[in-house]
Amino acid sequence: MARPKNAIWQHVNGALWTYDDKQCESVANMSEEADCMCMKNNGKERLLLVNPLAPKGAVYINPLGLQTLEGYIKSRDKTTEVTLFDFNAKGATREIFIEKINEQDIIGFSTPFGSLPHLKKILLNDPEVQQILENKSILFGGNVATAASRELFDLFGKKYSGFYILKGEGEIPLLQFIRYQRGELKLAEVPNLVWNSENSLMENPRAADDLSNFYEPPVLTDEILAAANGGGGVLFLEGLSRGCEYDCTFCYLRMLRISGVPRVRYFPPSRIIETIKCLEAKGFGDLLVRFTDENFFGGKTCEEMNYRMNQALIFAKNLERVGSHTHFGVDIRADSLFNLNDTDKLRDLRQEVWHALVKSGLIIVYIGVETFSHTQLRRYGKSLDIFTIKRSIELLRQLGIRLTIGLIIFDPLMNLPELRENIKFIEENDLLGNISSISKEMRIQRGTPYYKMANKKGITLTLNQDDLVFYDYKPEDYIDSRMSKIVSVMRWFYRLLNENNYRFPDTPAFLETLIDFPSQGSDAKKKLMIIPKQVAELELRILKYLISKMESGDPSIDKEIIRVICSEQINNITALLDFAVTIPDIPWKQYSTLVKLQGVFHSIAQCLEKEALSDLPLN
Ligand code: B12
Ligand code: SF4
Repeated sequence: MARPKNAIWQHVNGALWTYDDKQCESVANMSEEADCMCMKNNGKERLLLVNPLAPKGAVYINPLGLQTLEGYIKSRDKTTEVTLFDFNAKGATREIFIEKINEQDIIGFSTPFGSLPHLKKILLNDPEVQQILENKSILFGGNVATAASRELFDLFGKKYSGFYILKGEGEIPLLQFIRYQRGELKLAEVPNLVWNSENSLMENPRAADDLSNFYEPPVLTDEILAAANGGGGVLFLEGLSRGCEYDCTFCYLRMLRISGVPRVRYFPPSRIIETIKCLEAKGFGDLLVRFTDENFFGGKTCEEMNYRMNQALIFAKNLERVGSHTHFGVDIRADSLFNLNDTDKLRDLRQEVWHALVKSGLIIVYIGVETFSHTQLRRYGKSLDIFTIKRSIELLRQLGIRLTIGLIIFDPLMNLPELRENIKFIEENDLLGNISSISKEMRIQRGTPYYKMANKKGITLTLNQDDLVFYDYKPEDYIDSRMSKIVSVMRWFYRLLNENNYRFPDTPAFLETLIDFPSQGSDAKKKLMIIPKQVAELELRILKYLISKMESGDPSIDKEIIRVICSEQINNITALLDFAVTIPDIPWKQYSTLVKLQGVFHSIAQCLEKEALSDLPLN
């Protein structure tokens, strides 16, 4: 089968940055600095990849980036010893961490969102750790490191002379960094590297693997699989591709693009089948696999769409052939379901692919729509129209797939009519049970076109010092002044749930793990599945009250009304969960899920009884 034109791309910046050792021309060109490293390490490196503690969430999130890097390095550099340490896995203590780092040459830290407080704690406030790491190479990679390298250098670079950042995708850069450490390359030759040269920060050109020869599954350690099994039953894996063809104005992915490298690259389809086989062989075939592909099958041109649909079809058929028990979920754009540009042939193929995916275990689809307002769609650069969105939802329903629609209804450049347009669409199409959250706001990220737009409109944006990635703005910054009060209350509500660990986007998927719920509990299961709907109903009721006040000419808001609306609904949900945990014979995985959720709603109820209302920012 032919690949799309751009997939014949193989190497970046000439031969130097490919993973093929033979093509690296610079070995003969070693600097004094590199010679020195070579003598020190004697050619054999020990690399520890560390996943810091994540903020408490509904499910355990496996450190897929590090698992992927470990698989990649191990298969391409047999002399380097690689191990992975996940602070979020059971039994992972500071003491074990200290024992591990003692033996290493390079310690690579991942930087997912929310990891900064823990990284500061271990690297800046723990003298024992500091002493051990003093003369080692410390590498940061992943989300925060890519977005905020300068700030991270200010924080950590002063403490550690061997501090480096590798931006973006880590495969080729890490492989080449090891070669630097071994004395085979100069620092300036390590792609994606940010480093300190005589007090000025240097940033090397970027490179990425073309993925077409990336066969090795991510490393699936027993600790990680056990943590996934006990922590919600979800496992994140890469499926068929990396990247996205689109240009949404708020999306950060464009920052990862490298000139000359295709926007989407494809793994060999056998990789994921091998990964799933490996999972089953280890006895974890019943984990719910969430694919991280931005768009499980997308494509803009007919050629791309045809190629990607065929890849998805091969995947589905192979998965069925290996007799896998895996259930899985994918992220998708609405136009992967219904596409106005389809020829008859493509439309038939699309239908065939969706049916094949369902047959092979697809149960959940997360569909990133963001808004049901056509002016917001334009502002967000979504390249989607309302008709396509409506048809895609209908098709998913016909296929019997559970869907969550990702929404960002609130953005500081919005107006009240746009909010009403969204609510109208949600109600008309009976979507309350399928949306992640009504009150989620735009998280403005550095470097995005949305940031520039908001800046130009005079919104005051302050970089959030806890994550160094997103900009904070105030409710009063909304350009439609009627939105300010609405936003103040909705922020209060969102925070109330979030701080008590209710994860809006995760919870529907979290509840999907109840798929094997015992038959005697099937009635309760149906009710449990509608918890996200009950939360959305609650959001909607508050929102409608607020809108009515804004439109009545009397914008004063009665806290007592808000308390009554919240308490009623939260009490319904807690009663449901109190009953669910008493059902006999619930398998452990589901039981722990329910107990966690029960705890979440009980603490929300307690907050409502106690201090929560006094935090409501109203005069
Ligand atoms: C799965 C996913 C989630 C999952 C799991 C998150 C997680 N912590 O892994 C869930 C649903 C929980 C989630 C939540 C959120 N996510 Co998210 N998520 C993704 C998604 C779709 C895939 C991530 C992934 O696993 N990729 C595959 C692995 C292999 O890649 P990776 O982890 O990035 O690792 C590579 C590199 O980063 C690097 N690397 C990583 N660690 C290290 C360490 C070293 C030492 C080195 C050298 C390299 C390195 O090498 C790896 C291999 O190339 C991405 C989009 C995407 N496709 O990247 C968005 C994405 C990462 N998420 C994003 C956002 C904004 C969020 C949220 C903030 C959303 C929200 N409003 O709540 C939350 C934050 C929660 C959190 N604490 O992370 C943004 C990040 C933007 C940015 N500035 O970087 C992305 C890019 C989506 C987007 N288009 O904007 N997310
Ligand atoms: S479709 Fe999704 S991944 Fe692609 S640019 Fe838009 S938000 Fe980003």
